[in-house]
Amino acid sequence: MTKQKILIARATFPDLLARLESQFEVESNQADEIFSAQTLQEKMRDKDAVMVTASEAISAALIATSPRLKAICNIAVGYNNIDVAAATAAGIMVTNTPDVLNETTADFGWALLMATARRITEAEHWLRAGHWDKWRYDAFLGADLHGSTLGIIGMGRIGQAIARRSMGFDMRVRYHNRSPLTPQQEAHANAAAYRSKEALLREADHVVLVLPYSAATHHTIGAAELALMKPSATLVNIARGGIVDDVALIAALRTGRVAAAGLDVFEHEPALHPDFLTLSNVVLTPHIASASAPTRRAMVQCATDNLLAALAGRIPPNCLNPESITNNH
Ligand code: 8YV
Repeated sequence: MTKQKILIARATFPDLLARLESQFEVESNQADEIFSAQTLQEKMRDKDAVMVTASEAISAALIATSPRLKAICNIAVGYNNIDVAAATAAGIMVTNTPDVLNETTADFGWALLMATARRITEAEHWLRAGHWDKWRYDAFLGADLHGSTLGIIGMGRIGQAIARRSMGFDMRVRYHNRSPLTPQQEAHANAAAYRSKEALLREADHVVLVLPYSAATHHTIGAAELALMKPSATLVNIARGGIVDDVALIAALRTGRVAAAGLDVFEHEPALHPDFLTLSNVVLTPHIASASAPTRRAMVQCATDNLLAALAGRIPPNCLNPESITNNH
């Protein structure tokens, strides 16, 4: 029997790749080249399934020229890189990797929040540059986390994990979400209280963004929203580029309209707006919130399980569009 053909679009853990190679005809990319849309189109043309990351845009046009495709397996919880509606119409299952990254990503949200509020990277750069010749009472004064009000926009599984961690810091939690949590969920999330976006921005000392990106959430934080925040506030984005208007944020950081920002994601990543690099009150990381060794392995494992199920004719554990089955070719 001829083996099914799959494309693993980016470099991955060799042992997990070997598992797939034992079962399928695999085209891999261990050199980790970034494929253009045209190259991706050529490579997907004869494939039964493809495993991608959030960096690969799987458009309706790519789907239309991949007649054998049965599954698109994302190695990410966010899936705004995939045209799910087009995949559904074409009878192609789309999967993501939820849950396995919740705690790791929540940990990182805290790391970024603390580094930003307490100016850790700014202070380290100064020290490394050889400026430290005496202690000063007012060197690198930051904002307190303990006892403050934490605002979380996007209160899904990761948002709730961030809220739970705030108990240890005696914080009040306010959240905004498409729909309010149940009273039990709110109780588990450090007695989080629902607020409108505007009320949350006015009230919070620290705002963390953990919402999915879509046309509806584009520029959730722009100039008008930044103007509502306390001048002493910290903004952290571990969600997606495009949720924050980077140009508006740069202006707010420059003028002191907000005190500081911690950013793991950017509008045109991996390209950064160059002005970010000129600001000392921003902590910049290269989209690594889920990057712990066990979690990245778990994400690839999860995507692999999804792919194996789809190509065995089953509905994968993390299928985002089970209704695609009825359109199956
Ligand atoms: C991914 C992420 O590692 O899961 C997500 O949505 O943003 C990250 O955890 C990254 O997007 C690569 O796919």
